[in-house]
Parts: sequence; structure tokens; C-alpha cells
Amino acid sequence: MSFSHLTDLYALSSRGGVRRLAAVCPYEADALEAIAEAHRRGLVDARLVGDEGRIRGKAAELGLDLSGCSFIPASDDYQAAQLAVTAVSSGEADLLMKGMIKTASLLKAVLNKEWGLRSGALLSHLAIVEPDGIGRPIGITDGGMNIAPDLAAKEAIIANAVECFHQLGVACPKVACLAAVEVVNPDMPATGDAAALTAMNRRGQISGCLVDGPLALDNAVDAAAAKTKGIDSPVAGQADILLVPSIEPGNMVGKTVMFLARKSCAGVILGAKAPVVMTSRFDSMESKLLSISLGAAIARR
Ligand code: COD
Repeated sequence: MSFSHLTDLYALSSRGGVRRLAAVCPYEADALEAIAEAHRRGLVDARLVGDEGRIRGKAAELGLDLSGCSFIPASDDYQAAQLAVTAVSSGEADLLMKGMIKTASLLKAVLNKEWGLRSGALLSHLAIVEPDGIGRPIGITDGGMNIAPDLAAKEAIIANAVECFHQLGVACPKVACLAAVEVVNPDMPATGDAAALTAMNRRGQISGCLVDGPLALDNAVDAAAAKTKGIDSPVAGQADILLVPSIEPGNMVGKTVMFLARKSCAGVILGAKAPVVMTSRFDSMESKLLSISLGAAIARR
């Protein structure tokens, strides 16, 4: 099964059986609908963690059948995060999902030293989109967790995204290190990091993928743009993964595809003991279902 389109995540997630999902504060309609649909499709068994009355009330309002889901009652967001994270770290659940709780609050619970999901690796966010005209899924990392990664953190962020693409069946993903230009400019630190990461890949320090940069967004994803600029690169025009210099451009590139081009997106935190499905309150039901599918596709039972 190849990963040629974002919707292939549905089939990829159904390999290897049902995964157990712990959802933190799933109070909004799209999240509950996505969980119910993932359950109906046999992708996940859901544990809904939070205010049980509020979850049941919302489900009744939406006419959703939650009879196959179990509940872990929690009195507030903090307790819900702790109970859900603990369910995953203790092996009772295979993946975590963010509902109506602040991103930073959930990530702090995930990073908790006693009961969190630290693995020893850097945790990072990966968003996968499929813009019109590109014809393949494109990963964007990290627009959701690491605020201003240094070179070592960027290496770890690439490793997480590459491992995820391997799990999805992409044997040697092409990683473009994005900047504003295609040459090293000492006044633009992202270009120096991109060149260093490229050299690290060529010397075998970063493996399992092809890395090149600095590349601007147009010539990273668009073969005609790369050709027009005369860029000789194994990645230009064919990138599967875009490494962004910091959280702001990463967040904006992902949200541009979602909110200006009106496309869906699958988002997940990688590098922890288990995947963390990360969606925003305003993401569509389809984005939430794709995100659950991505998490389930890479979760280990
Ligand atoms: N991977 C592994 N360990 C980490 C990571 C990481 N990415 N980040 C921090 N840690 C560890 C540190 O080593 C340390 O032991 C502990 O966690 C606390 O580190 P701090 O003090 O640097 O981090 P916090 O707790 O202040 O913040 C961590 C957050 C992830 C909450 C913070 O980086 C953050 O707010 N990121 C942005 C999240 C966000 O708002 N996203 C919105 C986009 S939708």
C-alpha cells in the first residue's frame, strides 16, 4: 500500500488492527464526529477523557452513537490530560488525541517527567497536506511544537518526519530545508543550517532520506519552478517533507493550505512513546479524521 494521496491514510491506518485512542477533552462537534467515524470504520477504540456529561450532551445534540466508547471522567483539563497521558504511558492506550485543551497544556503533560510520554528523543510536530496541483502528500515540520530549533533539533525533527514517512511506506523521502533563497547567505541563518543538514545527509549523518537546501518553497515543491531557476538538486521540485526554520513559518504554511486553499490536513506529534494526534479547534471533521488515521497508522500496539 503506497502513500500517494492524503486519503491513503484511511487504508494505511486499518492495517494491523484496531488502535486504542485516548482523547483529551473531546467536547467540540468535529472532534466527536471524527472519533465516532474512526470507531465506526474500525480504526480505533476510543477512551473519552474529560467531563462525561458534557461529552454525552454534545453527542446527543449531534445524534452520535458513542455506545462503543469508554469514558474516563476528569474534573478539569489538567486532570484530563494527566489521565489520558497516563493511559498511554501505562500501555492501556496506543495513541493520544488533543481535544478542546490548549496545545501547550497538553504538550506539558506529554513532557511530564514522571508519567509523560518522553522517549529520550526530541518531540516534534508534523503536518501532512495535499495542495491542489502538487499530486502528492507534503509533510511540513515543525510548525507546532519546537519554537526556534537549532541545528541539532532540526536534525532530530528531520529524523522524526522521515521515520513517519517510512512507516507510511515511503522508502526514501525527499526533505527540502526551506529558506527564502537557494544560496547560503550569512545574514539568513536558516540558509546555513539548511546547507549543514544537506552536508550531514551526504556524509551519512542523516540517513534514510535525501536532504537538500536551502530551497525556497516554490522550487522545493514545483519541478517547473526548480527548472526555471536551474537548480540541480535531487530534491528540488519533488520534496515530500518541508523542514521549516521555525514554528511561525511552519504554522503559516500549514494554515495557508488549510484556510486559504481550503484543504484538509493531518497533524501529529512524533518522537514520543506514542503518537499524539494534534488538531486545532477550527480544523474540519475531515482533518480530524485524517489526523486520527495518521496517528493510528504509525501507532504500535
Ligand atoms: N522534545 C523533548 N523534550 C522537550 C521538548 C521537545 N520538543 N521541549 C521541551 N522539552 C523538555 C525540556 O528538555 C525540559 O526537560 C522540559 O521539557 C521543559 O522544557 P521547556 O521549559 O523548554 O519547555 P516548556 O515546558 O516551557 O514548553 C514546552 C512546550 C512544548 C510547551 C513549548 O515549547 C511550546 O509552547 N511550544 C509551542 C506549542 C504551541 O503553542 N503550538 C501552537 C501551534 S498550533
